[in-house]
Amino acid sequence: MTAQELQKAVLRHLELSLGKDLAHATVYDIRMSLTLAVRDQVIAPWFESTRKTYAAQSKRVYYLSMEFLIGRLLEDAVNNLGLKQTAQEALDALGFDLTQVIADEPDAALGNGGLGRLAACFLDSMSTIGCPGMGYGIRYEHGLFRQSFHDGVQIEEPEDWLRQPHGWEFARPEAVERIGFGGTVEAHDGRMRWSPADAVLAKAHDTPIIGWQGQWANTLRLWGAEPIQAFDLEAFNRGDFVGAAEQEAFARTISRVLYPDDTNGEGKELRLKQEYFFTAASLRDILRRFLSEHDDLELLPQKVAIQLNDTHPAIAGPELIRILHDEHGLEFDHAMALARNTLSFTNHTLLPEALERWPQALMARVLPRHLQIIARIEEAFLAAQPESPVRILEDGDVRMGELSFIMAHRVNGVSALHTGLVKSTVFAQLHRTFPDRIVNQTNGVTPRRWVLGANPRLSALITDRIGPGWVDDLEQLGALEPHVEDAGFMADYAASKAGNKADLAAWIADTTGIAVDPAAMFDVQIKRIHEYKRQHLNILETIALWQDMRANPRAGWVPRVKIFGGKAAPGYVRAKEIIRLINDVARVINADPVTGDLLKVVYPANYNVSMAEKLIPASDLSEQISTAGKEASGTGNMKFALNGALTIGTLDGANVEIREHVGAENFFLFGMTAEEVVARREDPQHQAKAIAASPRLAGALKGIADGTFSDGDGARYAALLADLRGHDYFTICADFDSYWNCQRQVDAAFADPARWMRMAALNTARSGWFSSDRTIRGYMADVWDITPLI
Ligand code: GL9
Repeated sequence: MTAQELQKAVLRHLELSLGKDLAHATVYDIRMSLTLAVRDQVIAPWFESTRKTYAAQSKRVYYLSMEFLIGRLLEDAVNNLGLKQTAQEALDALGFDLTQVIADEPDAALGNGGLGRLAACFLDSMSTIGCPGMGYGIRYEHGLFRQSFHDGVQIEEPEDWLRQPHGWEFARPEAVERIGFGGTVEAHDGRMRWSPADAVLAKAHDTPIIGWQGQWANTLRLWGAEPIQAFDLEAFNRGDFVGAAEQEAFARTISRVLYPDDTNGEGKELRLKQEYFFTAASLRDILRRFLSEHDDLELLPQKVAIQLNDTHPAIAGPELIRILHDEHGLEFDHAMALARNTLSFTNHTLLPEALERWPQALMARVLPRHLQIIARIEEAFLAAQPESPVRILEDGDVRMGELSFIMAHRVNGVSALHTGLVKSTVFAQLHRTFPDRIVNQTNGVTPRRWVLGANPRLSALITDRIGPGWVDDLEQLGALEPHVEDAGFMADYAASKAGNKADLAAWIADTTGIAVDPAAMFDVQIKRIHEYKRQHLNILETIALWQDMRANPRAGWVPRVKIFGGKAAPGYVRAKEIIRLINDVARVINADPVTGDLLKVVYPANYNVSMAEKLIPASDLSEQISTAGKEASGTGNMKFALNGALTIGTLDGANVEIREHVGAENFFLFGMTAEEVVARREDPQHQAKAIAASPRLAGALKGIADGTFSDGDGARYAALLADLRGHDYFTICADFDSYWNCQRQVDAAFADPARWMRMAALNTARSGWFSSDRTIRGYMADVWDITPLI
């Protein structure tokens, strides 16, 4: 497609789809017209992929996920279709700037963090590899809340991405499924029949996901809930206007809003309904497609692979058995075996509070038949494993982790360390019973979005030296390694980082009003705010550093900009205290003329995918400092390494594998190992001893306690301090000195720019393994048993 052709297509959509004349077109109008013109280019490969899948009678993969943290789609699409340059020229001729048009698209924030972003990277990789399949999820009207700070305190406001039409999707009013809740179960001619009391319609909305170079496209199908009957005319005529719309209100509530909790299984009835709603709609859709191609249910595991992204869709096990047994009349055990051979399950966290449990009484009320089926699944399990202490039904709860494990033929963890811990802790008993079931699939990230899209400077440099093949074969980055000895390459590499940093400094000035020195080290921690991720360890080190700098301002300090980004779950009080503390500390330090440009702290509000795309390419240092054993994998850590930020991190999650790949000498390691953390907690005085042994830590804590950062209000952080001094489960204190010392090694390395840049370039060259293409190939081989169609 030429720029002229694209321009014509944009103008046609502007007129015919938007009803606007160019003379009055806004950025929004142009963005929508370009979106529609680009979407037109996706249709042919999309249809072609579907035709090939049918022609090959191929197995398909269905990725069921409560969350898809997509972000913006326009830039991804033009990049994957090779239309970036063309689009730029087309818009230039119309008097619009592509960058500005791209930035006009709202982020689709249908996820909380890593788990949802992983699902989005997987969709991109499946389309790039040619793995036939679909993503299934919920079309939330409101994604993750918008964050702002009022006097440093997090305020949440509803997010509204659908206020403007979503240009990428196709509504499918004809693809609806009726989803029931509640009601009764009765035996009928030897079969159980569930008669739900309430029902809603699940309506499909399809977004095509185009792979690299437009060779393949899959579908993301999101379900929106709608009432069966828009409104009750009889009630309306009686004058009962509220009652007339009741049905509608109940239905729409189901897909209204994404639960903002992060690794915290909140046992709310609406959440259970959301889980069943999208899982049941997806299974019906899957079975209808399967039965249109095959007439033998025996073939199901050969033709269908269903991946459960965490336990959120775990009701798929009982629901599939219900369909096969109650509706199709298969023997229960037979139905269970077919379901198990079709399903597999990914565990994403070991935090006990994140393992979903539903009260049996609630399940009996909302999904009465499913509770009966779950009891039979447990019965069958115990009949085969009479010695096993494992129960699905325990303490009045349904344990969704155990249910998912027992109903899956493969269970995977998301990094080598995490998978080992899955085997030795949460699912230790089940692992003994089924020693071949658990496999590891270390997470990955898509290089199309996280290098090519986010970092055009670095991408151009890489392509210039090793050719363009790295974009869908990321291990080719290894070919950069010899260039590290080339002064010309290293100068260009440093210049690309400097350019990104200058851009970010301008953006920071724009959005926060804080002037930062682009030559300073950009030290970045961006992720959900959580005690285990230890943003408070970072801020304590910041305070200690500031105190040292003030005591001796001319000691040759390495200037730093500490950058934070992230949201706290609205109900997570301690995380919100940490946010306020960071903002309080930032206000005081940024105003200090003694430290000036030596130290700045910035915390732009409303961190999201698009902000990550700005921050990561401009980072020097990547903070991956979780308490060892707590971060299942991390995926931000991979994005930073690829973009040439050095990691300061613990031996946690995928940090372990990143360090192995980039080399220990190119990674700043500190802190206790997972085993050492567990052992240290045995000593109830571990935090007191650490504070007594570290005057710096004691000084930083005292600075908070005496109100230095809170206008003299010593009580503001009393609870946080009491926790650190009294209990400190996340071993902030015990790891503090190790972290401080490691940060000073970071300073020394940064003070030698040639050495630093060499380490950074080696991180880029050696991180090719962390592509989600590699991860998806692993799932295809070890879990889904499917081969690509391109
Ligand atoms: C998470 C883990 O905590 C991360 O370590 C992991 O990288 C991702 C993807 O596997 O999954 N599990 C989880 O519940 N979240 C993760 O990020 N939380 C959110 O998505 C908010």
